Amino acid sequence: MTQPAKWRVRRRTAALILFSAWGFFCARSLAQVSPQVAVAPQSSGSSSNIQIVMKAIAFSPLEQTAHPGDTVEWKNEDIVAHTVTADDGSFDSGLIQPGHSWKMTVKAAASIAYHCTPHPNMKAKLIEAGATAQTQSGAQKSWSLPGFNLPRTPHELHPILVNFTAALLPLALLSDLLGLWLRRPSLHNAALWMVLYEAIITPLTGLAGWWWKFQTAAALPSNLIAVHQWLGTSLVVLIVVLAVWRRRIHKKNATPTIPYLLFAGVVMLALVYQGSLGGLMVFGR
Ligand SMILES: [Cu+2]
Repeated sequence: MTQPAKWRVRRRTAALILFSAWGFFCARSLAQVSPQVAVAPQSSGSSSNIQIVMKAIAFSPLEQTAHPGDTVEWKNEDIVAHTVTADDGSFDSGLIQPGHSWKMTVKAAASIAYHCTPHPNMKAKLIEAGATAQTQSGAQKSWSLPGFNLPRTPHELHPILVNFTAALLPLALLSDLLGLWLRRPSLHNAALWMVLYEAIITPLTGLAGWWWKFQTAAALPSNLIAVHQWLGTSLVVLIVVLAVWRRRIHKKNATPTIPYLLFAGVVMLALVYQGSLGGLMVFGR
């Protein structure tokens, strides 16, 4: 083997060792993560009143000990409506609007998992008093890598598509501005393509948004969703107009005009506001 060839092999081996070490380190630190499970103090004696709060799209505590005969009250301190629905269908609160609460007397002497219907990731558990210790130690070992399922529901599809909508427009604008500054046609070409992709993907983002709205209509704060749905639909139209405009400029072999750049800037600001409304509805304040 020649000297340079030997060095190439050594460099690759060193890179492989570093990469393996890094992989091992990641796997080990992931394995050490234990779930954040809050178990409320166990009550003793006769029946008692227990309160569970719904805030920022989560139940708190995630695990609550209860005896048969205890009254559990779920308080919605969020800005969106939630439900308290047993996984096995044994109870369902229906929509609990923000500021309202729902009470239930625990009947069965068994642990029961429940969730919120409009927010399937909102999950928690009522633990039958005697089962506490077992469940707690079980939870420590149950950490595993999150699985991957193809997105099929609107609440999975809309946020994924939003990423493209949100990223392409600011990058197209930036690319055009840099193109003007550096006098580079390649940056203008990149901007044209990004605006075209934006115009193709944004109607899909809007459709997924409407689909989501029709699925969870009553659970959304009416003032926020009213602005979000119509601003979103207007943005779809504005972005298509922007793409047609950008293509015309390109066909004339010209650089983007000030009115075009101002229009793109305004659409981008509207998009930022639109994103903040969406975030408010999903994550709360
Ligand atoms: Cu919910």
